[in-house]
Amino acid sequence: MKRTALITGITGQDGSYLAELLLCKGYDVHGMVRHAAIESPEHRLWRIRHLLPEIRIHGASLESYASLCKLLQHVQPDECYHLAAQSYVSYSFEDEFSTMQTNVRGTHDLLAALKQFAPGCKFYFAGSSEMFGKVESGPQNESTPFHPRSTYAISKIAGFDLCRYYREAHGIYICNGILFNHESPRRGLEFVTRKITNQAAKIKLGLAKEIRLGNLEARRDWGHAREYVEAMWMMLQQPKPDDYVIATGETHSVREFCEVAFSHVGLDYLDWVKVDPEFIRPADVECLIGDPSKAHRILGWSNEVYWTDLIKEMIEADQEEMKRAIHVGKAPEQVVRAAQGRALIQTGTTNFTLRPATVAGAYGKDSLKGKFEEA
Ligand code: G4F
Repeated sequence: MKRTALITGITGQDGSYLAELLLCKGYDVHGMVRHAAIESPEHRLWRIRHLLPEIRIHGASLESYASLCKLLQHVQPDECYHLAAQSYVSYSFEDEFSTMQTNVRGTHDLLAALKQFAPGCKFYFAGSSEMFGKVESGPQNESTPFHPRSTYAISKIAGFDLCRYYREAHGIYICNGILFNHESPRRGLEFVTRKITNQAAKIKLGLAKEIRLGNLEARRDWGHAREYVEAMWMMLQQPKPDDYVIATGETHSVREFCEVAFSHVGLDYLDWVKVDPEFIRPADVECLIGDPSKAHRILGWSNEVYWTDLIKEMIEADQEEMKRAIHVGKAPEQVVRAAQGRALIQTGTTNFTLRPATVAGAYGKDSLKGKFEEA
C-alpha cells in the first residue's frame, strides 16, 4: 500500500530534496507550509514548484498547536520528517527568543500532537552538528558531549532531548539525525557556502567587486544535501529507532572553500575576499568533523559527492542562473538584486521570466486551488 509522508519545512533545501526522494519511492507526499508561503508562492515555493502537481501542501504553523493537531489528524502520516526550524545560526544571536520559540516550542507541540493523533507515525528530527559546539575532540560521533555556542544549538539540543523523551517515555518511533553541514545549489544565500559561490559567480561576470565574510578559519564538514536526505529516510526504515551522525568525515576551512570556489572560475580569492567584523559571530564553532561510522554500519549510508565537486556544482549553477537572468534581458543591477535575495527565484532554476502576470498565472494562489489545504 502507498505510504504517506508529511514533511515540515518542505520549502527548504532539504525538504525539496526529500520530497523528490519520497515521490520516487512511491510515497504520497504532504508538506506543511506557512500561510505566508501560500500567499507568496513565487518567493517561497521556488524549490518545490516543479513538484507542486504531485504533492499536497497544507497551510499550518509550528506556532499554532491547533493547526498541527488538525494537520496530523487529517493527513495521518506513516512517516513525519520534521525539518522546519529557524536554521540560520547568526540570526539566533540577534533574536534568541524567536529561535527558541520556533525550534523548541514548535517541536514540542508537534510531538504532543503526534502522540495524540498519530502515535504510530515514525518521526524524524533534524538535529545538528552545531549541538557539539565547542568541541574538545574530533571526529564527533553519537557519544560526543554537547557544548552549544548559540541559542540555535541550545534549541536543537532541547528538540533532540524532547525526541528522546517521547521515544523512551511514550514509545513513539523517533530518530534524531545529527547532520553536519550539507549544501547544494538550493542552499539559501545567507549560508556561507552559497554566499561564496554566488558572489564568486557575480564577480566573474563583473557584477560585483568583492565579497565580505567573517571567520575564514572556521572549519566545517560539508556534504551534499541530496545525499543527506537519503540518510533521513534510511533511519526511519530500521526496525528500531535510534540517533545517527551523518557526515563526510573530512573538514575544511571557509578559507579553503573560497580558494576552491574562486579558482574554479579562474580567480584568486585573495584579490576579492575581505574580512568584515560584521559577519563575525559572538561565539563561533571553530571546527566540526563528523564520524559517520554508525550510519555506515547500520544504515549502509555513505556520502559519495566529494566537497570540491559540491563546490563545482554550486558555482556552475550560480553562473548558469546569472547568465540566464542576463539572457532574459535584465539590467545588471536587477541581476545583482535578484541574486542577492530571495528574488533569485524570479530568475528561476528552470525557465521562468520576471513578468508578474506570468508569476501569478503559473504559481499564483488561484492556479494552485485544490492543491493547498488548510489545516
Ligand atoms: O554556513 P554557515 O552559516 O553554517 P553553520 O553556522 O555551520 O550552520 C549550518 O550548519 C548547521 C549544521 O552543522 C545547521 F544546523 C545550521 O542550521 C546551518 O545549516 O556558517 C559556517 C561557518 C561559520 O563558522 C561562520 O562563522 O562560516 C563562517 N562564516 C564566515 N563568514 C560565515 C561568514 N557564515 C555566514 N553565514 N556568512 C558569512 O559571511
